[in-house]
Amino acid sequence: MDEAKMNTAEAMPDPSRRKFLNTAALAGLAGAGLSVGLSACNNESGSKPAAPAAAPAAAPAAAHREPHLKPGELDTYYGLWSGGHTGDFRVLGLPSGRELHRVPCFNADPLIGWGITNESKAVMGTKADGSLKYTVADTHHTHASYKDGNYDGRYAWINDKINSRIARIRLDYFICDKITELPNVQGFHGIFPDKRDPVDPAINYTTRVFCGAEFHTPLPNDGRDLDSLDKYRTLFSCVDAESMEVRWQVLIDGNCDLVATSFDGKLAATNQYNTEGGARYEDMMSAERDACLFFNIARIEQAVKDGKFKTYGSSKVPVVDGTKAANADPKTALTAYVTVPKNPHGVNASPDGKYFICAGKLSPTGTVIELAKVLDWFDGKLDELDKAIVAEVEIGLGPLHTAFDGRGNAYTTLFLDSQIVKWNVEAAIKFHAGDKNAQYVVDRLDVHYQPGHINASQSETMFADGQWLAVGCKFSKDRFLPVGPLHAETEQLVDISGEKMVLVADHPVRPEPHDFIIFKRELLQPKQVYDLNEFPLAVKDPKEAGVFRDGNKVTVKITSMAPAFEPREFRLKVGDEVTLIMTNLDKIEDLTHGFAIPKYNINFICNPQETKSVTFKVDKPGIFWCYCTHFCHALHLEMRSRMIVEA
Ligand SMILES: [Cu+2]
Repeated sequence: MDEAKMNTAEAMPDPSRRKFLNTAALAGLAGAGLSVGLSACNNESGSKPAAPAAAPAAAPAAAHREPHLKPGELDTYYGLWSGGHTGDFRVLGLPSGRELHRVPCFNADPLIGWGITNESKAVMGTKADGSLKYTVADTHHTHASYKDGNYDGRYAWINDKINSRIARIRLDYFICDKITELPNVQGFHGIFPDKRDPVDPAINYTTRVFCGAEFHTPLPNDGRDLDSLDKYRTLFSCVDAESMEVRWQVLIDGNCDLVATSFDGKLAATNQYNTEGGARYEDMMSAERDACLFFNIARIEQAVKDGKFKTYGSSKVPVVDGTKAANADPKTALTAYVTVPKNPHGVNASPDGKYFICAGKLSPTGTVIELAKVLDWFDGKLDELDKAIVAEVEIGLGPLHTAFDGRGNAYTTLFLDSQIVKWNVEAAIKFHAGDKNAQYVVDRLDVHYQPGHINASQSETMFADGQWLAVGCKFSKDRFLPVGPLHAETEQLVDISGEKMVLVADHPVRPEPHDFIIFKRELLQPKQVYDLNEFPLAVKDPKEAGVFRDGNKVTVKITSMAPAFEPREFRLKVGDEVTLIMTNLDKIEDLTHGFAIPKYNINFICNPQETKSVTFKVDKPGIFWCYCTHFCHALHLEMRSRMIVEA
């Protein structure tokens, strides 16, 4: 088809537009030498699934629910989305798909004043000169804290792959309150909170967050062993959910990708590629099987208590040995390497608590691992670890991530097929056990195009409700008006309440969110007005406002109350070192003020009853009209304070 015509309605006879499939993605993969790995998909049964597949869905015809809301109607679900290279955390309403908020965490944001205020800089981390330590980030995965198998609305966590940082978002105010840089690792990718304590039954909520790192490096990575690939290793890290300190790390073979945790708190796992330990991608794809690596949390923490660890470089974090060679005896093993074909991507816990599912990526298979059997192996009751694999079935080309509907079905993205496959887990287990009549593939749906992450409403809890499914498609190609060379990505919404999946909405999204979670709105109780007492620097009364000088160290205390700042003017001298503290004394919901100082590169907002501060050096004489940047009142334009700087 003539590509130039694709932007016109008459050139779109086929709503599913299958003709576009695989052109870019496969060409790119072949060019990258991935034919090595793909050949594994063309074995005896090739791309045809072993079980009879339902015909690909044509234009949406089945009955479905309407995702669009009437003006004034509220969404029934929250979606928490990672922002990708923008380094932020996004909040969506679903099913409408409306973006409600972006919470800055790793990167500066001039609306919030993130990276500009002293409070945000303290969270983000600074160099000795007070400038930000890092100004780039790459967020991929976000997951929230649990209680009794469901989200409890306390926290979400999100990763920065570039600089190996984990940020925590408070879900009462939707702000980032802590960031921790993981020692000894690069390429921190997968992240997942635990769901209960492995030992103490009273702790049926999140107290740890697990972090998997992809890239293996010399340890410590200080210039030694640069060319000794056999010494490169990566680590799996455990961060304390409250203190955000790194509790411990595990030295492992292979590279971590995603992370999953069991509902009983006993196991965490990461799917692994490059168990070969290669440095070039050809080397990373030579093995036919890689692994889903399980961590026995209680044993690891006992080993740390017993002093069986070492540390690397300047890091004080205890590191236990989880390599394959050191963990051959199941009775003492800290880790267990269940094999999975080939460069697997994604590991997801089923909502019934029984299984972890890994997708094959370079193999057309989904692998179902029964957690009770992994625990049996650790207890010496299972002779071969791979007997924990209860199904390994063909589901389609390029399987990546899996979501669940709580009715026994899994939904896996097929990157190369540009499809979602709905498959029944128990039927797959029967098929794997020898029942060739077990039809595990239930439905297939074309998506647009090359889907990566997928998640369904409540899918990662014990309360998966099988209502809505979102899929993050990496290429949008022809789905939206062109805006130059950078295409939006396509986030698609699918109604999964019936037997057939129905595609109900496309949304363009700025690249690239990667992962997201969706849950019922009643699980969050956000606050709209801050508590003045949470801020030690709060200027609690306009009478406390003013200029307080100690030599050239100056504190300017400002209050805002629509439509006026107090003081209306303040006087400084060139050479002053100023800390300006502002408290918004307005108590009314939605009454946010901003504060900008021209030519001093300062802007931030103060929400109702919030206090923020900025520190700057006065280096320019003249008049500078500080003004409210956030519309607040009919006299908003008049809401100013005159900064008078004497030479
Ligand atoms: Cu204002």
